[in-house]
Amino acid sequence: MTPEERVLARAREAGLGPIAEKVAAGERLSADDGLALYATPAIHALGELANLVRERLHGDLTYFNVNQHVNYTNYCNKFCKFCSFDRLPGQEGAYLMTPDEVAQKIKDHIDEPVTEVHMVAGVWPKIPYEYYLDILRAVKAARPEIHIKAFTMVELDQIAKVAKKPLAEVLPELREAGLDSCPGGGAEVFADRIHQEGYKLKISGERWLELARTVHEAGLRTNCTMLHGHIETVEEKVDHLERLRRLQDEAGGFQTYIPLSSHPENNEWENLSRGPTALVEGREMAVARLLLDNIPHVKAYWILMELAIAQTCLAFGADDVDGTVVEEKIYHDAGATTPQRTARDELVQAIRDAGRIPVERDTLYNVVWSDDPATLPS
Ligand code: V47
Repeated sequence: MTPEERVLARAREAGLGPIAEKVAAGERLSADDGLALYATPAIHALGELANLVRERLHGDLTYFNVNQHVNYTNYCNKFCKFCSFDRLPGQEGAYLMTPDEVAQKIKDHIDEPVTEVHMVAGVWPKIPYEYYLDILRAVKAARPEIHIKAFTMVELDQIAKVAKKPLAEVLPELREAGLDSCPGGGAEVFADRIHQEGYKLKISGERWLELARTVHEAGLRTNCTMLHGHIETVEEKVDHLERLRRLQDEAGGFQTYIPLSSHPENNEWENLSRGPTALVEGREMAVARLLLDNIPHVKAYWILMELAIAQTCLAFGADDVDGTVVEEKIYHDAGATTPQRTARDELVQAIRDAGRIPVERDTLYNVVWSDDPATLPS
């Protein structure tokens, strides 16, 4: 038996036969298959199936980048029940960085080989349109070659509102000012029921998808996410993944899917979750890798789950661990106890220790450095 045949045999033994046949044939899985994958107690068989797909796509290559997060404000008027980061102006700890302060954050790390700034924040209607252009320009002035991955669909909705123009007209101006791609946050779970219950002031799932389509049509790449581990049902999770897959068939701009485990401290949903566990993370990675057959990468965002769990996820379908990060607020306000940064060498070693090949990428998955000479750029 080949290793692949052994994996398929074990999946059949675990009662996942029809799904294993589809995986073997490279066929798309259905919503019912997704429900079966969420329900199966056979976590190892599930992980091996997802790993098969991961290795078909990427072999042992495992991506990371050297990046820096800048959360330019925590002012927010959305009051999402899962959020521990938001503040109202005047409240203790509330801040709004000036463009110079944003630039200073970049200059603080100018001697490090940072290739990407990940810039997201709360939504505050009094922030004028020019501010968003100015912070992009300030970052590029401080470090011209850096890739700016900024603004979730929720922020873009607000930016278009203050610009008083449709997003399609705003995007070229943001690009001109320095925007290179967009992160995947703000999607939460698309189901209206959860939107109403947990984050009704935020854009709906439909609107998130509509905005992502517009961004993709403008030629920018984005990531996508799902916030799990609170009041959602498995049906709602499968529906969310299916909606992402459908948009990807049509617009094709998603690079990476990132499951985000609900972090339980200092927010209104704090009693709903115990936070990330290896089993939950592994299952979310695996189901996503198997269902999202048209999204190239699945990321185990180490900062929310710890590096050790992210390493485990590399055997459950994930091929990316995110980056060095430098300073993280959203998860640390919600109780994350991971370090706020990891040295590049530590990420490299963690990936090697997981038996994979570390590859430093830029935001668009161009290879910057690799442990495997065959994948090095010429
Ligand atoms: O949209 C907020 C989530 C997201 C909590 O694109 C929480 O590469 C759990 O999207 N517990 C922002 N989750 C983070 C995000 C992200 C992270 C890393 C990489 C990328 C990428 C995107 O974090 C929010 C929300 O869904 N979130 N609060 C919390 N207490």
